[in-house]
Amino acid sequence: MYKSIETLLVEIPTIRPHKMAVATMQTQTLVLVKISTEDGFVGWGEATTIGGLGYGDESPESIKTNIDTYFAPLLKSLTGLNVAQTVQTLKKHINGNRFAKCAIQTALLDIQAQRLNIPVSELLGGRLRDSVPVLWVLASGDTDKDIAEAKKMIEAKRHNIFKLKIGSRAVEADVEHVLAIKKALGKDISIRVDVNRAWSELQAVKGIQLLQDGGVDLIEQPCAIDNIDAMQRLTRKFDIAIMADESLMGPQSAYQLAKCNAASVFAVKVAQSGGLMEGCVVGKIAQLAGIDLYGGTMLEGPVGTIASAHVFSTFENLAYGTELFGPLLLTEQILKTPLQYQNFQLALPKGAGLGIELDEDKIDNLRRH
Ligand code: MUC
Ligand code: MG
Repeated sequence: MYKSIETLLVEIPTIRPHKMAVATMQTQTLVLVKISTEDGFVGWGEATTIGGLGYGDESPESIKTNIDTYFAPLLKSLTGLNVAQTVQTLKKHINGNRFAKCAIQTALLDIQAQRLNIPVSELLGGRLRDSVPVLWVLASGDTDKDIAEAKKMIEAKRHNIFKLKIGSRAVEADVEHVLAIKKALGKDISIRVDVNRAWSELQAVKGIQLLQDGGVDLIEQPCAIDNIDAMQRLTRKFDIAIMADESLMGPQSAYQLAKCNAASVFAVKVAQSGGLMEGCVVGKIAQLAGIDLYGGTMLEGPVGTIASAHVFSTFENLAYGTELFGPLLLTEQILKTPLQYQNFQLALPKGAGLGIELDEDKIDNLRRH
């Protein structure tokens, strides 16, 4: 039934260095998966991560090796199973590898939705909106450059919410940087920060108090991935929203975080969740626990970005919007028709499957051979 499963590593420079506490990106390595069926369907998925092994526990190279060595032969051996049964079989035979699993599941859903001539969002329960709000991340590392970049985005009606990457400098220096940007952009512009787990609990108490007093709206992943106790205490102590990102690794950790009240917002990432269907489960757990939702990114290219948009379009409450700006950080387009960003939103395609068309010649020029 599945004729070929190809994994491509596609290197694209970023429009400027993207500085985070965990890595500085100058190039993004997109991990694209292309699945072809015996009866002529082609589905795409993406398993892109950040900074090699700097962010997650799968690297572009390990994802490609594991798909080529383990996932592809297993998939080719399966016959007569639907998507849910195929995903269940992969889970039974392969541990971990959430990013690789997400890419495969995306391609399988793309194929199934094309067969049924419906968008992927309809396979996930149905979309509740045709576009999602998209913020921009300021991460040049320079306060004045960040302010100029933000003003350009507001003027172009591309983004009016900004997330700032902090955590690599002293707490006081980071706070000064954030509050200077907040002051320059004014009270109507929402400013959030992502610490990428760089702070101890004591540093977090100090930093969060100053940022809350300065009018910042949200603190993302202040402390270490496993330090759920600190996340719980910070969520209880402050009025400002505390968001779990790296600590949220799919339905099981969503359940644990919700049970401990260790976050007031979840950053749902489909790859971190292990797939689109699992991303929807995380959304449901949040909904039942009264936790607000935000659509996260692993700075994927257009395939992972639009797959995530299909998931987020089904969320009843997307209170904090999304950060699905990944393709805008890249210097090259790999779609025949680029994704539509306008009026501070990303539009969801109406066509069957993911609703995008890849430019395979372009991809062939950019991929590692
Ligand atoms: C993260 O931790 O949120 C998402 C946007 C961005 O700039 O970095 C990523 C990872
Ligand atoms: Mg984050």
